[in-house]
Amino acid sequence: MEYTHQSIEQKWQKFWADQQTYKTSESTDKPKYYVLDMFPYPSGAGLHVGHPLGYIASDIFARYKRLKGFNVLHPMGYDSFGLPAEQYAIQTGQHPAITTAANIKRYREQLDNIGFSFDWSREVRTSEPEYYRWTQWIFMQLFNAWYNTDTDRAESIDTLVAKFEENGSAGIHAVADDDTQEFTAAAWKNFTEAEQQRELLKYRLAFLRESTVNWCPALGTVLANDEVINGVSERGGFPVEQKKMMQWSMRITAYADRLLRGLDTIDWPEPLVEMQRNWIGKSVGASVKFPVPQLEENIEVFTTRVDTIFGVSFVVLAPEHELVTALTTADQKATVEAYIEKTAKKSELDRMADAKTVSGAFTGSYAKHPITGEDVQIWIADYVLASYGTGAVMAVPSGDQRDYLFAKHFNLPIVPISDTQNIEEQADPNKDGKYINSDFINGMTYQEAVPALIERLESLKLGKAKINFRMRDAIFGRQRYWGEPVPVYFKDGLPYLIKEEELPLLLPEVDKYLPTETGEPPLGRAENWKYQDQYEYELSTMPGWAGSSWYWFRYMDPKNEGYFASPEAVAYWKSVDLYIGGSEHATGHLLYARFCNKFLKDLGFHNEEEPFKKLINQGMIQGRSNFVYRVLDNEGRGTNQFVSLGLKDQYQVNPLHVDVNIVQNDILDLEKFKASRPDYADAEFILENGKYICGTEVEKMSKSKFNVVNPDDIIEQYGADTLRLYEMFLGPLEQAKPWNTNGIEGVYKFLRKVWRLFHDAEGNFHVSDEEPTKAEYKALHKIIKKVEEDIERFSFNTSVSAFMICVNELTDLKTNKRKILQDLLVVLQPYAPHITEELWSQLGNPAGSISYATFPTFNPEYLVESEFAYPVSINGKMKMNLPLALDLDQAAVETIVKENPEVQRLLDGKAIKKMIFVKGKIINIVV
Ligand code: ANZ
Repeated sequence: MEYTHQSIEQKWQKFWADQQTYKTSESTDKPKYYVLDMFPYPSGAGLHVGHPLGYIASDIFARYKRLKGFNVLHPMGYDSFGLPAEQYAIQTGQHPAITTAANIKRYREQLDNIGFSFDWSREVRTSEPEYYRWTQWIFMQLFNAWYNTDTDRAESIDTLVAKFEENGSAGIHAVADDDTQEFTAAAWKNFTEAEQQRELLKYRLAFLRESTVNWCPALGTVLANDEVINGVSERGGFPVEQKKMMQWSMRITAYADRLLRGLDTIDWPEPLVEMQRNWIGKSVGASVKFPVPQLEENIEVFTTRVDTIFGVSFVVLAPEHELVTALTTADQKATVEAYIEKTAKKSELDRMADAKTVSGAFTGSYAKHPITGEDVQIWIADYVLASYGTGAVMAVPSGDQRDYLFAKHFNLPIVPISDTQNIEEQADPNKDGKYINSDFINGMTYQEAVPALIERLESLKLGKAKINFRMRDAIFGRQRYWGEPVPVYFKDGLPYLIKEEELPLLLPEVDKYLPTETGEPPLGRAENWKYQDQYEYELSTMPGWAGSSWYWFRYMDPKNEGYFASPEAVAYWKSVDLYIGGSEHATGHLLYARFCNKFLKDLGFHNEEEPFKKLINQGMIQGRSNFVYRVLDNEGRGTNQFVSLGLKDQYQVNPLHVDVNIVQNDILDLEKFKASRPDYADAEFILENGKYICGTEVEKMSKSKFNVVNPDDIIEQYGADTLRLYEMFLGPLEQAKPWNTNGIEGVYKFLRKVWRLFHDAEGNFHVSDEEPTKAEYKALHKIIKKVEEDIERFSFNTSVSAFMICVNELTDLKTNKRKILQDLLVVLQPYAPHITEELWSQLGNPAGSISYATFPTFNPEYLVESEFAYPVSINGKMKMNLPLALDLDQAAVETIVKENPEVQRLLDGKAIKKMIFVKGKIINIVV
């Protein structure tokens, strides 16, 4: 029988599905291991060969762990709420649920073709009510919680209410809005219900707040910062504006420090950890107040360099700062207003990016320096961001680059802060310049000056130490249809949760997936959609990341109706041991998921501070485009002639993308090319050596570049096992690499060689029970060792080449010994599950059992060399090689050497005076 991948692969895929081979349960005494893939958004285009790269790697690992005796959880599902399905619904009127279901069906077929060992009984879909009821439930827990900085965790809002009832707001240390009130217990009790609710909203972890948002008119929704790239939407590239709106937000900032600390405890790629660190952006500094006596106000600034305070020559407010109007004098009014109008057009990102152009306006007012009491001018400028720190800075031109440029431009004083000559090094705490201009800190080091100044400012009640985070609270609302409804209704303008037993709050039907005529989100179109027939529901839906922020828990216990996952399941599976996915989720999904995990831990639902112990980013598979060269006529118009790559420089040509699927090894299939488009039907070719060679280029894999390769086509031709091996063979998992089908034949050939080890020349299955030779054991144990080491360090590409070497060795040795081949199958199974399953069952093992076989134990003895070819020298001159067993002692060796005819010939009758013997190294005869 020949190796026929189609029938073998279909047979075993059906078997695994029918037998539920990969169904996982918790009732086992094996240790657990949780391997998770970032679940896909099922788009209409289906999978291309780049998508499964990470899934293949994680599947190899999951299969390997099973062979190593672990109870492996390896699930898959769909992140199925989101914009593309909704955009499509708007264009076609098709309900997004229908297109989503169709896309999922196609994804599932494609995934099944690759032979993954997913436990499909645990599949989740974030857009299904059984799933999103728990997303809504988690939202309710967040609404009902506050962050107590004394206990450093989230607590039920009831504990806050109890404190208010007992002591009022005194002694509360919470992460909350800036405008919380101070009140006594008695005052709290006298608040109306609405007043109490309004106050509590300032503490809740899911809360409503007016915020400046990235509003994308073309998409009709608000976007998160990480969905806006260079001022346009990541999806679609539409312009994005800044707009103030009442928005649901998540108080993720409460977790900033824990999110930061947790990074030291997990095994993630360093660049990713660095991105999260920067995103969280912890700054240790001080907040300092500059009094404005005429307004009886203070301008509060945040600075990381309080030691530069004697170099302050002005203060700068963000144009949006609330004091700007009051501070602006009559003669500066026109200038200030014109400036504000100008900057309102710029987004925060533009403002940060534009560090070179200096702009600003003087308010006409002065503030007092907190320590010297001197007057300092108050300016506004857009390099100060309203949303960071306090939205105001103390400007130190001799210390800060932007302040320096600003002072130069507007001719403001530049006051030196140290005796360092080089202005660039003035404010560098590591340089040995001495502070000047102040009797207070002159002579101190930076380390001494900072605490001294903070103490002084505290005693003046004009400053304190402060830690600032760059991270903002996360906006948690979309004015879109295809997302989770927020389980909230409004009474007297205030939000209230629906009851837990009313979950899920189903997504209502609407006539169109567009905003209402009055600009309400699409849910505003739902008819008779009111809570208790009278109260308005929240009309925005949850953002794309809501469902993916906790999904790994649902896989642990996907059908549970009483819990998002039962305490037993969570106690067993704990957290994800290995997570594989793309680096594009570095600051979105991976931060929100960590946040959600910490929150659920605080509420006592599980005990793991971090959800993903180890994380690997698979590199992107790029497309490898092919080109044909259309010959142009004298006027530069395209002709119907196409010239091969090597001859194209002799003509004036226009390169055109050609579908990579009609090109093999860069040689164009001429007939398929002619058939591919009507205008190519009469194409003529200028060939080289009878062939049309295409040009190539590495680009993003995309339809428009005709370089998309569908895994289904590869599988049809070569099989899933070849695809799996080949994807790994392309290079290190974490590296970006182009897809190039040119080498796939070699991998296919390798599998045919594996097949042939088990079959005789006539193609009959033929395996012997004889004891293997040392050389055969050696080949086997080399591969056992190599694959085990490679998989443990996620180096999958190197295993593939080692397999090839091993099978070549065994072929040369004409191996067909059961003892060797059986173990070889187990080692190869994670990479090539179908062919190994087939041969395993042909060996007489029970069907399906190779997945749960035992990974063979490496025995180093087989790799120990038992013989050594000794270089034999006579009087120091190397004369010959003599292979001898390594366990011989000196006496035995001397006897053998003396009797060796070749040695006797070389000695030519001379007597041996001495023989020097170093085991495993040399034999030296002295005559
Ligand atoms: C005086 C000073 C002197 C500063 C000096 C720096 C160097 P990070 O590390 O990013 O937290 N700053 C504060 N709030 C700002 C805002 N809303 N927009 C723009 N800049 C702001 O940086 C904090 C520093 O950035 C602060 O320390 C402040 O300038 C500025 F030699 O204060 B510094």
